[in-house]
Amino acid sequence: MSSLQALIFDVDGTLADTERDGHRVAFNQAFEQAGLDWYWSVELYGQLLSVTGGKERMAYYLDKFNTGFPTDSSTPQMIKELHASKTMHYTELLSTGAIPLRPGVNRLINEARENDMRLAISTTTTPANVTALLEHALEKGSTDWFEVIAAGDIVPAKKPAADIYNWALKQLNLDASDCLAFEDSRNGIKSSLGADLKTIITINDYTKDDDFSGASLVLDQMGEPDSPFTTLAGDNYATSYLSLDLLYKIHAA
Ligand code: XBP
Ligand code: MG
Repeated sequence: MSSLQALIFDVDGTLADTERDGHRVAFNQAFEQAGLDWYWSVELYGQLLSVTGGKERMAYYLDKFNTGFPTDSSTPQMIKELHASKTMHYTELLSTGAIPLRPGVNRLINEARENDMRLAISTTTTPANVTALLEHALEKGSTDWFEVIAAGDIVPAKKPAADIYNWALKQLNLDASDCLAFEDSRNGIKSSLGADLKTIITINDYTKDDDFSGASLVLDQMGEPDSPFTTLAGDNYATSYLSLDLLYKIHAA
């Protein structure tokens, strides 16, 4: 039987609630700075989240929501420049400490480290954004705690494709059966299940109605000893917060 050797975390929505008050805000700042009248409301952004990746999301917006905006062969370059600007605004925002980690994340990661569990990241967001979140919301230097950071354009097909998880597993030199994945969205779990990873979901406002069939456990949050999670699906083994002990049980099931 395989043993649990590594935890692979999604970033946006899983480690922190970054979308509504982080990425969305930064996109709007980039649009305004470029003199565009584009504005992504909280509601519109929820619809745009069906496409992962900031550049891909902007292309989707032009294709389906802002169809009157003239596009030509220079549009991909414009999107690239807007995205670079958005990344600058986003990392600046994170450097103020505006976006904290979700409940239980810091505790679980530290418990994993104390027990020599290997850690990795699998995300569609840009590497600079991962570093900014870890350094400002987790701990200075904590980027180094993650042996593998699979992020952004490192694979051509973003989530829901399984490529980013498969890439992370290859770098870890582990089988999917040796690991657990942590996700928050339908696109995320499609990707992790596509790589044959058992997956634990913590939902958020944008993903609470997503279809999480196939998840080992669906929670509202990771929880803390004094602040229990609510279990939405799956077996929590009569526990109230996500601990390494619970992860071993889920992995062995
Ligand atoms: C995250 C995303 C990303 C971010 C923006 O999805 O969809 O596109 O919203 O990141 P997941 P960039 O949590 O499933 O990885 O703008 O840096 O692409
Ligand atoms: Mg996510």
